[in-house]
Amino acid sequence: MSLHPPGEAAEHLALHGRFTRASRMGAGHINDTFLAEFEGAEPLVLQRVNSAVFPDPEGVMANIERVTDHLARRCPDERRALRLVRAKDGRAFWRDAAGELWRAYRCVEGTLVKDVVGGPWEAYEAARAFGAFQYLMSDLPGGPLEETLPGFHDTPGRLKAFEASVREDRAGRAAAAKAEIDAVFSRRAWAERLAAAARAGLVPVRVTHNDTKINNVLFDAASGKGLCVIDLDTVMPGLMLYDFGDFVRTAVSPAPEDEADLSRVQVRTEVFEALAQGWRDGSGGMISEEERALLPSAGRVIAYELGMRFLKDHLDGDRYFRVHRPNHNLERARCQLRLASEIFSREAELALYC
Ligand code: GN1
Ligand code: MG
Repeated sequence: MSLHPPGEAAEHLALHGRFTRASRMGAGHINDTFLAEFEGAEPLVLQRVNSAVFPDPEGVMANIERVTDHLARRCPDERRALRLVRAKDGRAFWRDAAGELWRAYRCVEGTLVKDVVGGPWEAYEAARAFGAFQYLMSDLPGGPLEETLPGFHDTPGRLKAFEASVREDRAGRAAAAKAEIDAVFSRRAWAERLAAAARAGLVPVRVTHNDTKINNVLFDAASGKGLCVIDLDTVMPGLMLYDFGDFVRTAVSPAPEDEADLSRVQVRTEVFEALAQGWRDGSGGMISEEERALLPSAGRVIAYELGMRFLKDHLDGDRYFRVHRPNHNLERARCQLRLASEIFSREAELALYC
């Protein structure tokens, strides 16, 4: 690993110690994440924010500063709330010579992340952590956060963008992906399920995390308890149903989000029951009746939305999500569209646990 640029960023951001090395970590699809180590100081999680995805990275950092400051006030236990590092100049980021933005978080020691939920207990613990995050954000002072990625969970808007990519077919992949494209279009009514309630003002706009996947929770390695929520890049105003749905999407199936064997994509009702309970317990009774009625569908809508986002990126030539093999975005899309259908067929049953 070369010292530059992670090493240079580490030296600018760290208050103490002498930088020794940086190694890649994490499974994010967007930013570059490193573990930066120092002589005479604790390690830091160092990230270069992807400026193609986040056109206003300073707006992202302004949101994260507000959220982490509030968490620090509400959660004195350092292992339960992500702590942002402020550089020597007092700012929470550093820009390299190429203009790329770097930032660092304190490393929470003795923790682990999971890409797949092993069973109900893990689902409960992770859901409780996300629910608690939403509860803690419910009295965030200073007015609404900046909408740094406008329309992030605007599913009808995502569908329009998807249609444009199908028409353009810039990577020449549309013909071979006809079955998946048809699957998106034949379920287009699903795009309205949460959006209609939002437009009608039936469900409140809250502070949401917007990337509540299972691997954005840190578990305590010793006790297995859910400790804290990470990846605050997309904290924005939103519906709690987006967060609940995104968590269902990654927790309910025993398979990872890019599973190629679609027979492994399933809905585990006992996991759903546990996660619904965990969310309720963590968020302290702040779910309204209207939100509750939409909980069983939320996972379906977000899996559908992400399925079309992956498929769009496949059609665009893999420009947004980092891929690790040919057709990776196509496989991710197939998996998410299958999951959306599996959830859809079980929603009446899921409603019993909401
Ligand atoms: C992206 O980079 P990562 O893994 O934190 C994406 C999310 C998707 C997720 C799917 C800003 O998050 O919306 O749900 O991949 N983030 C952005 O794994 O688009
Ligand atoms: Mg993310």
